[in-house]
Amino acid sequence: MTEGSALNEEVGSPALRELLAEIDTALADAEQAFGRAGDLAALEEARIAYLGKKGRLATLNQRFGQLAADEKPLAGKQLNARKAEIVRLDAERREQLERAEIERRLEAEAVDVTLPGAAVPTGRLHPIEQTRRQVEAIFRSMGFRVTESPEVETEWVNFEALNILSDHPARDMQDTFFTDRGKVLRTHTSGNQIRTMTELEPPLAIVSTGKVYRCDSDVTHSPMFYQMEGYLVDKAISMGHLKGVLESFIHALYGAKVGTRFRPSFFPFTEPSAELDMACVFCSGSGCRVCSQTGWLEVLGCGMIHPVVLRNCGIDPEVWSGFAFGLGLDRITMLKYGIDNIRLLYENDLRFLSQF
Ligand code: 2U9
Repeated sequence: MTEGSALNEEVGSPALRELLAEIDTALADAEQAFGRAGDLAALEEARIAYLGKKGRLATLNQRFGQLAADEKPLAGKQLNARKAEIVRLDAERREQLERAEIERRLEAEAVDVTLPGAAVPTGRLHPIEQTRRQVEAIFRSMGFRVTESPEVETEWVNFEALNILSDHPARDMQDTFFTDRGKVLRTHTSGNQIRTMTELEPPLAIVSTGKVYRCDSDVTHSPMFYQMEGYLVDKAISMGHLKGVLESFIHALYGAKVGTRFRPSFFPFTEPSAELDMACVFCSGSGCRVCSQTGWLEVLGCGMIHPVVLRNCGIDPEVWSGFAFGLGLDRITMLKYGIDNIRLLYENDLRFLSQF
């Protein structure tokens, strides 16, 4: 409660006593009004009602005209004292409400730092890209260089230099994408080998990975797929070197214990030619759906570079010999993860890709 009136009710004229009583009542009412104000907006309204230009105290001030001249100083002193008290009450209540507002906001905006953070979705490498980096790293570790060549090739580089002559089925319009300028979308990355063997001096050990294109599409073939090819040219290179390098590669990729075998095969650019199979990684050789019950999976083709191909690149086959190999990165990836439909690799469905 505020202090009572300092004046005795007997003192002064009735007008003075009435005014002083109203000043005291105004103080008591202001105290109640400020106490009732539940927020800063309501408090501001109450402040204006008492302290504003047209507020209750200003109205009481206007009543000074009804007082005798000698009563005015006393009434003025009293009004100023009560006004100071009302200003103090307003400031006190304002501080209370501001503190309560800060408390309310702190509570409403509280952050529980112990909650797990929101996961930020991150991209990842496509499974074929993961395989490509892995196989390149394996060959780099064996001393091979990695190079690239164009995806649009001349027919000479893509076919003739490789001993794939004009009557070969691969040259058929049905199998190859031809451009309107007499070039082809490369059907294998072999152009890289032709270009590097033509431009560089042996000894050479080079691998190349990239997109290749063929008119072919079913569950195991895509019109665009990824290949890796490599070769090594030096003096006195034999099938023994080929076997050692390729077995090391399979063991680095699929584990040191996986069994391998070489089967005779035929490619126009290698002689002799072979295919490398590995024991089925899904059934360990006992036979399953993935290996068609044979216990073996075909992994890559290889062979000793045909002397005609070496000569086409300006390399003397009497001095130099070499081996070459080629594989589908898609196939290697499918074998690694047991994927049975190549289209899954190209549909970019995040439900599939996020598993790798
Ligand atoms: C030059 C000389 C020889 C590259 C080779 C293969 C065997 C082979 C296929 C595997 C699956 C392609 O992706 S696939 O369809 N490749 O079987 N590739 S030997 O031999 C070369 C290449 C270039 C100058």
